[in-house]
Amino acid sequence: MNGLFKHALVYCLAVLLTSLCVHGQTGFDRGAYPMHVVFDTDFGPDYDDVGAITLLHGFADSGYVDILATMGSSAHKNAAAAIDVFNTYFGRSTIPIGVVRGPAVGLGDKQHWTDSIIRRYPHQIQSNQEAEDALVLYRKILSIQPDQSVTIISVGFLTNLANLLQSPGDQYSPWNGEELVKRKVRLLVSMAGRFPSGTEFNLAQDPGASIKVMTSWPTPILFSGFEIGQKIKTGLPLIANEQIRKSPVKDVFTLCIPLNIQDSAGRMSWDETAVFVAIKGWQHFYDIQTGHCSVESNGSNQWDSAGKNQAHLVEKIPPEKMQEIINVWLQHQPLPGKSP
Ligand SMILES: [Ca+2]
Repeated sequence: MNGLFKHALVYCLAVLLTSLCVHGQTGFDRGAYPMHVVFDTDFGPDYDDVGAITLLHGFADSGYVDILATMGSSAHKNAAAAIDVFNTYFGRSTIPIGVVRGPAVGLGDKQHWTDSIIRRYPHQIQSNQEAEDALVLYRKILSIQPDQSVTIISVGFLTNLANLLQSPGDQYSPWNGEELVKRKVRLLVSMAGRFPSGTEFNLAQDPGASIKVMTSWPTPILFSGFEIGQKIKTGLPLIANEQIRKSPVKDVFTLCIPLNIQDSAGRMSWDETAVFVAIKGWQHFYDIQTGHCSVESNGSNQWDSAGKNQAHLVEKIPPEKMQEIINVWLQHQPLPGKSP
């Protein structure tokens, strides 16, 4: 082997290895299927959470996801019962439901979509008090999972996650919350923030919790920011689909879309995008920008591209294409024989 060829070979191998390392060490890739997922939602004010939980169950029906628990980060009186309606509708009434305890945001839904579905669809849990304490449930669930195996998808306030970080060891695990998360969680995917800077609802409603999570969360965080879901309007094909009957998903979108002129082309799909990239991966749909999200005491946020452990989505395919994809998943119905 002559010297020139040898040098070229070494160079090519070095480039290949570097490329493999960079690709494999981002920390923002999806987990192996079926992914172990905890879903944390502010069921109450907006109804894109209904779209998000529909995608989650659709992915579970396709074998991509094992849903470990569904958590409410809102103290809205209907949070637990409304989550239970959707878990039950999709044939998973046994999924544990936790709801935030202590100081928490409790914004209601002015369209009364939660009241509406609670009246019309089966569910076991009638009040938040009947649900588990979200913090206790987080610790119980995480403690028994394999290390580095859990993906948390948060589409609401970060109150439960801040409470988890600040928790001491208990009967489920000797580790404090930060250590427990570090050992058991592989990735947090969060619909939160506005990038590169601005004010966004989920971060701004509980700024103390947002600051705690941004500064102390020990695993990678992938954000779907306000600017991503804002351009994706979904729900019109769902409410026009006459094949879908007696569906709480269709009922919520049918009730809410006409109540807001902003929704006339469909509801903006913030929460659905977080579930989608968490489960399907971002690579074919978005680029990412790595860095760090910092939150001010007034709830506003800004991006510092110097960080490495956080990333936010950057648009790649046209929002209209993502809209088509999410619209299909929104029309997912329970597998035959599963809905009560
Ligand atoms: Ca939400």
